[in-house]
Amino acid sequence: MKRIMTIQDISCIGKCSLTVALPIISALGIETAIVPTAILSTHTQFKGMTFRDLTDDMDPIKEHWKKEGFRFQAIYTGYLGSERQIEIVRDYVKEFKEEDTKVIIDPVMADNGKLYSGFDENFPEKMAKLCSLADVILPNLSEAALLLGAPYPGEDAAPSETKKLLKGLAKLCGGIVVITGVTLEDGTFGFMGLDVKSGEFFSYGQPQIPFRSHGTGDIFASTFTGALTRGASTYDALKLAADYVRACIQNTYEDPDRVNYAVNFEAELPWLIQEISNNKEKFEKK
Ligand code: PXL
Repeated sequence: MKRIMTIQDISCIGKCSLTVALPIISALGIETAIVPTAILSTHTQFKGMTFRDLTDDMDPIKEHWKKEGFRFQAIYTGYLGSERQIEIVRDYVKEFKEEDTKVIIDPVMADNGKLYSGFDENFPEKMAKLCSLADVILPNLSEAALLLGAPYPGEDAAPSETKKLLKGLAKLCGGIVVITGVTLEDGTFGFMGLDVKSGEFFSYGQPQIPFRSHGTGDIFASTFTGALTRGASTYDALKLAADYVRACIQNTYEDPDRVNYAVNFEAELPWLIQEISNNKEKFEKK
């Protein structure tokens, strides 16, 4: 069985980071090896959350895995709690990346133009350096601007501005750079990307649903990483991720009991599994 290593926090309530990565990647039929970076009572949208830093466990976990000879087809990082953790992630990539191991970095740190609470202003620069190790990076518009030290273009950035950010990101990461949560030329909402080696831009969008929530970026990145590791093309894996996130948002939007801090991703897992089994030629494990 293929195995993905994912390095991010456990937010006990909030359906983000490891509490979505584990079920989604498992549902895609791939083993999920976790390196928890911290345990929080909730994600950081809530006030007064607890935060237990697990940095001191990260090196020993790495050393033990190395000794056991575990191997990984992908290394996927999300929310990292400190600059020190970014350094340790570098060591993980150095130790475990093999010829065909994909490195996916979601530089989780901001939304709506603002850094999440707990990060200082030097954090984006450190994250930008980490992006040079990635095959694929998946920032949102806020994170793309912070990685580049560029002004935040707003959630309604014009497609030409998004393209400019993608060209900037190409200087940080020589693989595939993708910005999520963007408006496209035809007014739809989705992702825009650049294959840095070929210079080719690509995009995918759908009509926007008027509901936003934490955790959707993590659902997107987890689905993408799982599908890519199964053997899908980058574009098919990104499109699957966008379609699944949209289904989760639609389900939540229609739910009279919805909360404003998470989406109903569980309700749409059957859709995700059906989608990959109905399209074996795209998503079959290779
Ligand atoms: O969804 C990203 C995320 C992950 N982990 C923690 C967060 C957030 C977003 O706010 O607070 C702890």
